[in-house]
Amino acid sequence: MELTQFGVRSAIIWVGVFLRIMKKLLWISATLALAGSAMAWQVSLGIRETNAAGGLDVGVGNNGGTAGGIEWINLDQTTLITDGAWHLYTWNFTGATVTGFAGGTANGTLQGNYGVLENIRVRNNGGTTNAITLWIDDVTSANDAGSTTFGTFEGYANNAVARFQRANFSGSSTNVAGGATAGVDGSTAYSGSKSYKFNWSHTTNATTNWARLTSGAGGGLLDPNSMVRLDGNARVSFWAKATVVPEPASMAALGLGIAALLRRRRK
Ligand SMILES: [Ca+2]
Ligand SMILES: [Ca+2]
Repeated sequence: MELTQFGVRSAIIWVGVFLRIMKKLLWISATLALAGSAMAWQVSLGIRETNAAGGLDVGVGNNGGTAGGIEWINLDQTTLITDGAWHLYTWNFTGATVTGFAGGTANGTLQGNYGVLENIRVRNNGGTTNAITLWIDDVTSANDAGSTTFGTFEGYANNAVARFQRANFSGSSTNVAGGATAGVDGSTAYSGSKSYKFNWSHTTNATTNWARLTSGAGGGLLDPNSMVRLDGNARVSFWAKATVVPEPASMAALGLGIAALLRRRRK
């Protein structure tokens, strides 16, 4: 009788311990998933079809103007790596997914032999409100006829706003906090001694939030509306590096959870 009661009591205690550990493990894995999703960003290009609307061929990297609609190239298909290292991103127009964005010629088909790199789209599909810092360098237009790297940022003064505006310049960026910045940065570069740096954050955690790092005149922008080739197996590429501040709440919760679990296991 005594032995049986002891056995039942032990079993109840051990089931309780097991359930508490399982609960803690579930909480930690959920926290890890949250911290992981906070790092998810995607990068795409917006190309303005200046040739389709009668705009002139002014040469790669020069001001191609604002005629024509804008098509997305491989919309939200490319993950932006936020590990603080430089990575090469390339969009091949042959075989690309084309999605209409805005304007008269935006019809899901890339038209004309040349156009303008109108924007770099960065979608915050992890839904974080923490700030992202993005650097780009060596923006290049290439096709079967050759390659031209125009976005080296070597010729500009530090902090100059060149080729692309800050994330909250365009009204189509969603929920970008005030205080976003864009400018030439002399502290890091993929090549040479300068790159171009963006910093911004979103005010809500909607996973549809995105920033339109747009070209276009105004705001003291140097060398806007960079012309690129669309013909002859054309592609546009640039080097980029990005960092996102880890979620302080998530990281603190994760640390506390692991510490609690370790304490329990030692008992
Ligand atoms: Ca089109
Ligand atoms: Ca450079």
